[in-house]
Amino acid sequence: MAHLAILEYPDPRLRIRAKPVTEFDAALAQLVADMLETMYAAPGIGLAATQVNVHRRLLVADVSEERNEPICLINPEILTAEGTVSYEEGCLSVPDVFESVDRAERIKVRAHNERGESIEVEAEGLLAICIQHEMDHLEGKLFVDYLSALKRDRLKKKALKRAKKGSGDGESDTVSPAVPII
Ligand code: GNR
Ligand code: NI
Repeated sequence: MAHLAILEYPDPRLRIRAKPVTEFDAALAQLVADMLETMYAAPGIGLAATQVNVHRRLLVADVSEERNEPICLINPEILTAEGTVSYEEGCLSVPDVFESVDRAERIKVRAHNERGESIEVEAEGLLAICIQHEMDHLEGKLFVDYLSALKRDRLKKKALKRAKKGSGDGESDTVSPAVPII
C-alpha cells in the first residue's frame, strides 16, 4: 500500500477529464487500495483518481463515523437526481477553503465495483454530496468553480502564494501511482 501525493489547486492537471476504466486488473485493485489509504490518512471523506494524477474514472468514499465503510465507484453515472441541498464543502485539493455549494439531495448512481461487476447505489445526505463532488473531479471540475469569479480569483492568488512558499512538490512520504496516468 502507498500513500499518494494529492494535486493542489490551481494545478492544471486537476482540469483533465478522466477516461473510463477498461481493465479490472490487479493494478486497478492496487490503485483503489492506495486511494483508500490516502483518503483515510488525509483525512478526507472521498477521493477521486484525478486528485492523485490518475486520469481514469474512479472514486473512493467513506462517510461513516467509524471510517469502516469504504465505497469504490468505477465509471460512475448518475441515473436520477432529486431535490437540492446546500452544504459547506471542502476539498483536499483546495486546502483550508470551505464554501457553500448546492447539490442534488438524492441520487441514484450506476457504476462498477473493482471486480468489474455492475452496481447501483442510492445515496442521500453527505454521501450524495460527496459522490457528486468526486464525479465533478473526474470532469476536471472543482467546487470553487461554483463560487463567484471574485471569490475564486482571491482563492487562486492565495493558493499560488502558498505553492511558492512551500517546496511546491507536495508532502514528503508520498509516491506517485504505479499506473499510466492518462
Ligand atoms: O474530505 C472531504 N470533505 C468534503 C466535505 C464536504 C463536501 C465534499 C467533501 S469531499 C472532501 C475530500 C475531497 O476533496 N474529495 O475530492
Ligand atoms: Ni475534492
